[in-house]
Amino acid sequence: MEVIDLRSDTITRPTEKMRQVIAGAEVGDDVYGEDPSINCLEQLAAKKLGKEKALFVPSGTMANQIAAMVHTSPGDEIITEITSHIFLYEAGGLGRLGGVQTHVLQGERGLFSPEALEGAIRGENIHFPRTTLVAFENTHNRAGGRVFSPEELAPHLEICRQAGIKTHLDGARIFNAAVALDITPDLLVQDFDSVSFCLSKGLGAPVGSILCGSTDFIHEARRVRKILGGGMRQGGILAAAGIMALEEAEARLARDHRLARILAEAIEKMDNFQLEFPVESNIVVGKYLGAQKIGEVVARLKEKGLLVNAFGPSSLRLVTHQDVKEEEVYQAAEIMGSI
Ligand code: TLP
Repeated sequence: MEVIDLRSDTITRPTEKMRQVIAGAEVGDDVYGEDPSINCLEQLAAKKLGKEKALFVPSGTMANQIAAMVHTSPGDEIITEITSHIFLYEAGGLGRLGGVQTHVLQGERGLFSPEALEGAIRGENIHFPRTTLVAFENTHNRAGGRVFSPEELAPHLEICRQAGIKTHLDGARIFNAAVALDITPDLLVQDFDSVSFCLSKGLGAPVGSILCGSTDFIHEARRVRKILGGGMRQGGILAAAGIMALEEAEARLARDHRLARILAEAIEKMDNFQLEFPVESNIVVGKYLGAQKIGEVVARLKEKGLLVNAFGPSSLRLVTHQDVKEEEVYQAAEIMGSI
């Protein structure tokens, strides 16, 4: 049985062409700054995002954690939305690695109000931790791939700027956001002090993420990457895939979004599921309306050849990506409707 895997866009495998690029990659020791492929990827990434410098790291999680560690000191406080990846899915790294405490704000579909942010920033008082960083996410995974325009985030960023607080954007899927808005990604990140994005999701590379920011920020980030053991020596074989992903894959993301909309339209017609969020990028969240437990639903879909992830007690997440064919999206909808 052919399995349709919509668990995540992280599951994509390198194409034949990408494997050839990997095989032919020029490499050197990146801890000495001598890997030509990594250097080239970092320059390309910084240019695309309009930042001074970039750093190649093994994962999106490491990129976010490094950013937090560079922008803060132990004992500080980070503000983020309650369903953000950095708070929910990074295994407590903010507390464990950075020694910071996290102040989570309840958001409306992934974003808290500017007023809530203003109210959460600590004043100068010997009893309080210092608020030194606010972390945002675009597209927002738990909010169903929600896309934030520059205008939506502008008031928040202005508050941080006035308060002298650094801002980090978890832009794991920032290229999805840019494609959805039909703008270049630099416009989405220009007012953030740092931004991370993943090569290994919709862009289709097997491994790797990028952290971007000012020259000083990346200088420090390189040091923290070393602390975390993320200096990858001849990582150029991975960076070469990343370069190809950045140069070619962006143009393909609109297709992933179109397939997600096909799936969403099918879900809207089902009796046993409904859409939990409007679909804005490549993530679809379906709310299950039947009587079974969500774990059983996931297991039954798997028996029928469809892999999805449970997303809370009664929802499923389905993510479109380069390895899913258009007809498989229709099949996936049929399987969902049939259980
Ligand atoms: N997200 C994964 C899971 O961890 C949930 C997925 O399948 O979507 N930021 C965001 C917004 C993410 O969605 C992810 C991965 C990361 C950071 C972390 O990236 P990696 O997996 O490279 O550490």
